[in-house]
Amino acid sequence: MFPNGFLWGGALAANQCEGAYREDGKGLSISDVMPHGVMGPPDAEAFNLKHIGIDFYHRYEEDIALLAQMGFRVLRISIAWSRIFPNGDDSTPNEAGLAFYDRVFDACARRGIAPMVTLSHYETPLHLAKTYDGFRSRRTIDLFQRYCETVFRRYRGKVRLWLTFNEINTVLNHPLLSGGIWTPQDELSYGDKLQAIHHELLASALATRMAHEIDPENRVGCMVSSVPNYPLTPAPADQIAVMLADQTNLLFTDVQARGAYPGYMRRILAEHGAALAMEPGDEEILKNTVDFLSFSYYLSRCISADSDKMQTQFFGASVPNPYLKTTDWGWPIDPQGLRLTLNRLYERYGKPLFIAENGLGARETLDPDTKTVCDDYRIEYLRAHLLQVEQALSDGVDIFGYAAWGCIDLVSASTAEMEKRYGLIYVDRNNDGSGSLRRYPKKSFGWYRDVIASNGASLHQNP
Ligand code: BGP
Repeated sequence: MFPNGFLWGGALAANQCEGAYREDGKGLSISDVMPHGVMGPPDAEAFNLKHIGIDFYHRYEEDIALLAQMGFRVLRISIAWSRIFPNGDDSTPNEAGLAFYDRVFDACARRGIAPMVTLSHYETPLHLAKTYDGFRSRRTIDLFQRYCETVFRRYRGKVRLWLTFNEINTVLNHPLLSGGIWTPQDELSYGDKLQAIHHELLASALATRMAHEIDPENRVGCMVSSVPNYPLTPAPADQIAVMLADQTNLLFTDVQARGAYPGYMRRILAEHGAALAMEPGDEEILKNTVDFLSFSYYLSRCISADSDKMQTQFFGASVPNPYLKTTDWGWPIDPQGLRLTLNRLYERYGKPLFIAENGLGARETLDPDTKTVCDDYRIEYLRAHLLQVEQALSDGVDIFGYAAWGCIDLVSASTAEMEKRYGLIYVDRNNDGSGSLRRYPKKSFGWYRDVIASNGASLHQNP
C-alpha cells in the first residue's frame, strides 16, 4: 500500500524542456553547445534541439495544467543556473530569470503541486566550464554558493524540496555533462575527476547547510544514478567485481548521507595513484548530510570479473543479462532491480527515499485519427516498476514519492534527440526540429491519473 500523502508526480530538466536559450538575459550553458549529448564533442554552431526544447519557457502554464489534470502532487524541475547567473560568475543575478521561476512556482502552487528543484541538472554555465574547467576548480564551489543563496532566499516558502546535483555520480563517465569540465575526457586522469568530485561534494554539503539556515523547513536531497550490479556467475571473483563496481557509486551517497569518505576511498585513490587536495575544514563541511536520498532508476547491469566478457555501454561496462529484455536504446528493463535498490539504500542509510526518475524511452508517432499514442508498453513498464515500489514499501522502506521521468516528451540527455520519448504527454516536435510543439495526452496519461487518484490501488487492475 502506498502511504497517504505519497508524492506522485513527474520530472523535467530545464535544459531539456525550456528552450528560450538566449531569452530574457539567459547565458549559455554547456547543454546549449552539446548538440549530440554525450555522443559527440561540443559544437556551438551545429543545430541543437535544446535551443527550443519543448518551449516549456512559454508553455509552462498549459503544461502544469495538464500535469494537474493527472493529479500530480510533485513536479521535479531544475533551475537553469545560467538563467540566474548568465556567466556563472556575475556579481548580480538576472531578475528576468528569477521572475520566470516565480511564475512557474506560482503556477504549481495554484494547482496544489509541490515543486522539487534540482539546483544543477547537466547545465553548468558555459563560461564556468571554459574559464574554470567547471568543478575542477575550487572557485566554482563559491560561485555555486552564490547561486544557491540567491535562489534559496528568493523562493523561500515557495520551494521546500531541493536536490543539489543531478546524478552526481556520472562525473566519472561524463565529466563535461555532469561536472562542467571542459578539458576533454581523454586528457583527464582518474585523480582529476576524483578532485572535481570532491569539489562537488563540498558544494553539495555547503548548499545543504545553507538551505537549512535560510529556511529550517527546507528538505535537501542528493540525487544519484542508481544502477544495481549483478554478478554474471556465482564465482567469488564476480562477487568482488560487483563490490568494486558498487563502490564507485556508493562513494557519493556514503559522503552525502553519512558525512565522510568511506574506508574504500583509500583503495580507490591508491589504485589510481591519486591524492585528494583537501583544505582545512573540508571534513567538517562534508558532515552536513542530506535529509533524504533520491535517485534515477532505469536499468541494472551485469558484471563479470573477466574483462574480455565486458562490453562498453553508455551506462557503463557490462555483460548482457540473458534474463532481461532491453528498450529500443538497449537499456535492460528490470523492475525488480528497483525494489532491490530501494531496500539497499534504505538499509544502508535509513533515510527517506524519493524516486526522482524512472521511465521508458520509446519511438512513437501520433495517430493522425485519434490524436493520441496508444503506449501500452509504457503503461506496462511503469506499472511493473510501481508494483515493485509497493513491494519495497511492504519491505518497510520509507519512500515518500515517485517522479515519472520526462512526463512530457522532451529532448533526451544522452543522445540529445526528440524521438526518444518518455512522456505521458506527446509533444509534436521531431529530430529535425519540425513540428507544431502542440501537446497531446497519450493513453498512459489517463492510466497514471487513475493510479494517482486511487493512490496506487488501480495498479492491481489489468490496464
Ligand atoms: C538521466 C538524466 C535525465 C534524463 C534521463 C534519461 O540520466 O538525469 O536528464 O534525460 O537520464 O536519459 P536519456 O534522456 O538519455 O534517455
